[in-house]
Amino acid sequence: DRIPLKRALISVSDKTGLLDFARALSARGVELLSTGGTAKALRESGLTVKDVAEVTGFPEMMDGRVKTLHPVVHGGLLALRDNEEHMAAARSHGIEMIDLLVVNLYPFEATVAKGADYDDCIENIDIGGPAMIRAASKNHAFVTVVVDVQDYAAVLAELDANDDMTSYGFRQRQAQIAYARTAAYDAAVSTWMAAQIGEAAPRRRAFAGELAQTLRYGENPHQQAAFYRDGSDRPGVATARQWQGKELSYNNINDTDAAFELVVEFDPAQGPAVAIIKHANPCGVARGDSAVDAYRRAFDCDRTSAFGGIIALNTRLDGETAKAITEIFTEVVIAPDATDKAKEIFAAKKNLRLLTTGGLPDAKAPGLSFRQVTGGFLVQGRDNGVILPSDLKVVTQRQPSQAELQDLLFAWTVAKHVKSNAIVYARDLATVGIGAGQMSRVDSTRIGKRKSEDMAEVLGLAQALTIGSAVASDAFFPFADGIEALAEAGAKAVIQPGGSMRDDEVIATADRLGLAMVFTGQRHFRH
Ligand code: 93A
Repeated sequence: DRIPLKRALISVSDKTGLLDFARALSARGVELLSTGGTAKALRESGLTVKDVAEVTGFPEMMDGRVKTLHPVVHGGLLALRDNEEHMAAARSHGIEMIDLLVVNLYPFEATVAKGADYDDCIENIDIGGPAMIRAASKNHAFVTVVVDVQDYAAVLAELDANDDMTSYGFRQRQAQIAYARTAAYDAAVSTWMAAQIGEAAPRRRAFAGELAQTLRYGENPHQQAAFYRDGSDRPGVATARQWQGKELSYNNINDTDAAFELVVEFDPAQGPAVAIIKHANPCGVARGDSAVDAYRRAFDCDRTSAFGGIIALNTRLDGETAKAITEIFTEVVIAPDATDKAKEIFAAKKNLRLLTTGGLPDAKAPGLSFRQVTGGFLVQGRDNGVILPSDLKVVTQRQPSQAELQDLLFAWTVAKHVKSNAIVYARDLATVGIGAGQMSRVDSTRIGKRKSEDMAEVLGLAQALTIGSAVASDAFFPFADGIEALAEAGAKAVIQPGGSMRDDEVIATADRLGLAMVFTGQRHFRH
């Protein structure tokens, strides 16, 4: 099953490592065949190479759209060498065998990533390359295929170990890699086209991902893990620059994403905002007069949980905020930007990772979110729902004050990023108690209250900050008991979707207890 390499077709857009590889092949007596740009590069370095155009008898035409799409090429890749008829057909049509195919494709993904226009992206959809890759891969019984510059060394090592031949197992593995590449390539094209059409969740969907990094482990040390990028240019953890600190872990990446996606809900034009995340839930979120003010107010929601947390800012990290952050242990800080002073302060904290994204993504942008279930995937549009003051319906006798209204909308925005059942107490644009991830809404209500009481003790306050607070509930109250629990915590205003069978009872209870309540008509479950 070992096959010698007599003739290679090389057609590559990414010319990295090309010359060394081609030279090594040539030194082993492999005849080289190439397309325009590749042939030119090889020839300029003194190698002997034949043009594909010479072999096909056709010039490269139509802006290069047609260069290798010819029976002389595809016959040479697809012919079964042990089939009499195939070989007779090849002979009678002057088709010579191609034993090695080296192709990397037009850089479609990179063209999209740099923001090229529609026509430019279309022109960068490679047709001839994938056709050859798929042909060579199908015929891996005889043909070796290489689609990644990273694999050049492996090919040479294989030749060294096999008297200048490749083994069946090697060719089979290379074919598998090659089909993964053409599948991902088409998925990238389809994903891009879906975005052009504007469909958030098209009926047929291909998924493309590129390995960004293998991770030390997953959620737990006994789980293997890796991080894939999907080619999106949305500023965030996948595209951020890391300035210092060790590699991010699986949980770090997940939490950093949760932190940043939450904080970018707050328009920096309306002032700095800071979110502190633990286990994908916020343990403090605040707006402030300055970044450091926002940080301190977020920190004061739950100082205990903030230890070892992940912090996101919607604004540039400055020296003063950096200094405040270093007062306790923090895992990761992510911000659109950081001053030199901030970087200098963090440099003294070796374990603290600093990530800058270069910008803020649009919280309202469409997109997809996935979840795996046994045997399949669930796909949905990202939760980009945003409530404006004009969407709110006051359902109680008491109207919320202007300040309460601001706090309600603030709490509502935070609640969207808290695992259900989510209850968020807020005062003066800072969270003061968060109840997350409970199976009963009443429990979340009580937990938020208790956390606030604990903090009041730490801060030496006379009473919990939930007293006089505004509260958001990510989904409706199914019973009036939730409202009673909120009143017990001292809340004065409530925001919730409404829509329960017992809304009347819930509203009557709010009225009886003197609470103002508004309905959003929109729910923010997050599981
Ligand atoms: O435009 S194409 O889809 N038509 C073709 O027939 C074709 N054959 C090879 N693109 C084609 N290629 C691609 O050209 C290869 O996949 C490779 O990425 C690129 C190499 O071109 P050059 O050698 O001129 O730099």
